[in-house]
Amino acid sequence: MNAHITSVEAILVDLPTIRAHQLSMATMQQQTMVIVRLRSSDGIEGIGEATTIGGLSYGEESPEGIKLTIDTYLAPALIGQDATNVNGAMLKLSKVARGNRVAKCGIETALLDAQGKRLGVPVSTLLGGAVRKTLPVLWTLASGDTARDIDEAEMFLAERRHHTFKLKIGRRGVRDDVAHVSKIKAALGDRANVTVDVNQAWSEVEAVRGIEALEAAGVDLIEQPTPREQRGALARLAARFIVPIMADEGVAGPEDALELVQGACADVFALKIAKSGGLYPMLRTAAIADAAGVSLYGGTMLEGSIGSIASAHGFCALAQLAWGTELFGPLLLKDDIVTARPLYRDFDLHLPEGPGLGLEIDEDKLAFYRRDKRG
Ligand code: MUC
Ligand code: MG
Repeated sequence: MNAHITSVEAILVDLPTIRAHQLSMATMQQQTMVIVRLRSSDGIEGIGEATTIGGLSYGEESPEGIKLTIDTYLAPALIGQDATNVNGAMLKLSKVARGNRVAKCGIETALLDAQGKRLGVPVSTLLGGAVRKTLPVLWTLASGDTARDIDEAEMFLAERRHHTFKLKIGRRGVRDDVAHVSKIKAALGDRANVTVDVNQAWSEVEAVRGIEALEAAGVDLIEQPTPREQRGALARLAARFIVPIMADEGVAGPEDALELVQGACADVFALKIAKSGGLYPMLRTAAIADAAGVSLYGGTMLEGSIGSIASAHGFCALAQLAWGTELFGPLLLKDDIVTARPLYRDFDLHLPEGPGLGLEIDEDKLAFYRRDKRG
């Protein structure tokens, strides 16, 4: 099969959220995503998404920087390359640009989408096959208001949309956070699982105090309590507490995973295609966890439908996914830029069945929400 890459476009898209989403490092009123459109000489177009959270406050790449990286460095290196050889194209990019994993993830997704369409198979088939077609999806309670969070959880339990809720903490003091989480857990009882994500906000001393109280309150999982570089602190917390400790920011790709398993730093890894640099590096990260007996969780960078469904194809191909996923990004957004929004039903996200990602861009919506076309 012969086809070469003819163009790569990176489009900044701003979509409003259904409510403010408060994390320890940022409050989101909208999500900005970089949509990648990769065209080939056989007329096939692949789509991808490169998305981060809160500008530069979450990671080292910003949406504007990702677009610049793709336009200036990655796209020119890809033009003329074999569109059917994802490994070859990504190897070329690894020589042109160090790091820049989120940008590379958007490109790799577009290459896989195009190749799936070309061969008439879903992306999960290109990855070796889906061992599941549905994924459990939790919801993040992050309105910043305890009563509103409880109402939200009750609504989604009743709708059978989510039975696990993640609480974003670390913005306030430990005592206030513990009170907030304990109230929500007490209101929901055994009807729901409750996890917390501290997004690196605690010192080790604060973490010891906080986790002890959260464990007693019945919290099921503690995500990235301490700064990502402080692997020793994470290891000591994992050894000290029964409640599982999950690494998120601390485990970007396989190199971090190797260090973390060698130091017995975490019980669970949050996998994300964006921080790993794409679906294949995410799978390589998972392989290290599998070898070490570390449990897996399907994470999100709060991507829209394209990035979330790309993640879903990868997570469906994993041998184990003990902690389910948080692929709720599309549900946090007021609107979408794909023609058919992902299907969430009975606590699960359902993997689309069409070739490639199984998604199509809604051109009118894209035209409306793209930043360069708005006043
Ligand atoms: C993160 O750090 O996990 C995932 C869900 C959510 O609400 O925020 C993200 C980021
Ligand atoms: Mg996290």
